[in-house]
Amino acid sequence: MKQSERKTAPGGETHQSADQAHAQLTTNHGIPISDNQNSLKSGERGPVLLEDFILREKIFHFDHERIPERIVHARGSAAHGYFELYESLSDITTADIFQRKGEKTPVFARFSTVAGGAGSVDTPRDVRGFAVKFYTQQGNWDLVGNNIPVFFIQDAIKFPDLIHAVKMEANSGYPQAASAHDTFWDFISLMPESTHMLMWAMSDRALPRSLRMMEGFGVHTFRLVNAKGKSTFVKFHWKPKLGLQSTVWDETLKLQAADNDYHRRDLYEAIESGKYPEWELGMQLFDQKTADSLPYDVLDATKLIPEEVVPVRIVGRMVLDRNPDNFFAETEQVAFLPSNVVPGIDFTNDPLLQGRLFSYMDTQKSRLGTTNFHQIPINAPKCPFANMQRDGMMQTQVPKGRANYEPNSLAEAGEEAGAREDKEAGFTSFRGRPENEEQGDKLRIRPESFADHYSQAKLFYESQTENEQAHIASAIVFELSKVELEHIAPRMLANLRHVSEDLASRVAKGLGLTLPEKSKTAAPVQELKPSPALSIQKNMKETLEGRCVGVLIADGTDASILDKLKKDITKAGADCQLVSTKINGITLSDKSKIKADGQLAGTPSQLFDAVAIVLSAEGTEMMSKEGAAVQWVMDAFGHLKAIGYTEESKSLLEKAHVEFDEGVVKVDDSFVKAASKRFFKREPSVRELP
Ligand code: HDE
Repeated sequence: MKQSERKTAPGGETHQSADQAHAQLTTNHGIPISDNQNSLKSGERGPVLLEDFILREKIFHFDHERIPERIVHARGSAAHGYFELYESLSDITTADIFQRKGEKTPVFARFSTVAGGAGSVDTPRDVRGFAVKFYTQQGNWDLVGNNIPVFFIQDAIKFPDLIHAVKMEANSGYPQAASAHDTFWDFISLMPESTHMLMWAMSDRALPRSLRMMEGFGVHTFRLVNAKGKSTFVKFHWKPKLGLQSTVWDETLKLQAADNDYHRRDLYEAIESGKYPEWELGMQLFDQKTADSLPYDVLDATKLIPEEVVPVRIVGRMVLDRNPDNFFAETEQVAFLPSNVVPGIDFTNDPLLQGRLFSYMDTQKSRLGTTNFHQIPINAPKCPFANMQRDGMMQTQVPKGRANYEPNSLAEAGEEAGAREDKEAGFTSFRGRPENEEQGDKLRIRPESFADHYSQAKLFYESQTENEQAHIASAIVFELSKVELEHIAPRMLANLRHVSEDLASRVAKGLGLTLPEKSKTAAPVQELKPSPALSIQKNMKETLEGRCVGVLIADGTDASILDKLKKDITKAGADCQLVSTKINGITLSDKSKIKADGQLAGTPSQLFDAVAIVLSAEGTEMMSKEGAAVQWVMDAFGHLKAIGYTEESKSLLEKAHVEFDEGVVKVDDSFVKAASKRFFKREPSVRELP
């Protein structure tokens, strides 16, 4: 019988009616619903009636489910957790969150890519947002940073230009989530101040292996202010407990095909399985004298202060231990505001920061539709808050009484008088420097101290390992190869010559171009001492913790070898995922039957940090005829990963052209050690680097 010929509605058969186990289904206005399967019709096969308020309300709400995505940082993933203070900082700041050692403050952290839309992939070459909302007892403090400590531009007035240039091109609507196109490189090559951040964006920092394995930075110089009104400059750092790790470019490209949600899934699953991501909060603290002594301006967001110059003091840790219950209500609606500072924390005159203080509040109005966005649970402070602001769209509070103005004397008549300012504990802005350089003529001008655009780009490049430098060169070659306008690459090369002649000539060679004359500089390029802290490879942690090992198995796989391997991997703090041509009913050597976690065709080796091949002779023969298995091994090798193997599996490795270097080991005790690192030395044997 066709659905349309049914005599009775199918709802009763397939869905339970409201009982103790289920709340009653109602409309948004509380009217109980008897049938959620069929719209109201005039006659069994007749037209649907306008009268059907249940249908209309449901579709009406659905039609408006989407809100404008963020203009930048649209693609993001978030989690709840807490910040725990290691030591009181009461001598430096009155900020309540930094007073009591051991105290925990709830946080909500959102990580994001910048250029792509909300539905774009997790792993493009891009900067990552690193935004944390601290729900302190004196109001919300939002530290809205990135995984790169400097920014492309010095002045907020250039931000719309930068973002227009990097996002998909205005006429064609592509490329999505990619900087490898004309308009980005056109803009960048015309804006020498962007060169330092460009080096970071072209480095492996822009290809994090996991959101849990990247650093975060507040970028701007902020101030901490103590009870005596004394200000200390501060730059904020987040250091991941799992160490820094990135992927290699070929792996990143293939990850985009393997799993759109690679980072989102990784964060979610780590938290679900109790492996809570953790970062330590660090502060670079320095005074005006130090600031004045530095050969760059601390108000210039295109500059960092090397850790070797001003050390990072670790003051606490952030642990993310709870996934959002609802992606939209929390991750999508969270509204970060750099202007959310609490007493004891203050801004500096960094012109980029100053522009942000306006922008974020403004954007929330168009995203969330109302000035009352602070009442959405994820945005509301967890401490009491009260003032005389009233009404507005979507007002959810019901203030009592008539005290909606101040001053008032309603208390004298015994009425509720409302909240009052607090001269002692209330937020007071830092007064500025005694000599008050903030008073001056009205000027649209960049200070002379912002003129040096290349010294730190050079510092960054020179602080990298040889392999990392090669990655930067090949990233620029890749991106410029996608640029169609022929005048752009030479202009970029002319700028790169100030960063490094070596880099410029490698890029020129990679593009098949001759080196142009150097561009003019606004200030001489300084020799700054390299900072090893800026390199990922120099600081990599040898660990399997938080990583994932893929094990290729098939019928006949040795049960005891597999069992021991699984135990070793788990003991090292990693996940172990079994991959085979089928998911169910794999029969091991001892006749036991097990399930694989992933089917080979959809579980390529780029999803893993290291791989092991545990096959019987027959299994190896079968896999050797399986293109996906050969590719699996080949990619693991090409992506510089450790490969563990059993004697019987060896011929599969040979078929995949694996060279037996120090990263290719027998699946015994040495595998876990090998799997704890990547083998960058192997790289020249698998691809040509410029
Ligand atoms: Fe943002 N930025 N930004 N930005 N930004 C936004 O705010 C903006 C800048 C950063 O997970 C928007 O709520 C201007 C620097 C992060 O929700 C918007 C300027 C840094 C996030 C905006 C900057 C950032 C944003 C879009 C130049 C690193 C995502 C939606 C003055 C320190 C936060 C929104 C989240 C989001 C404007 C520069 C980081 C449009 C005008 C520098 C992590 O308001």
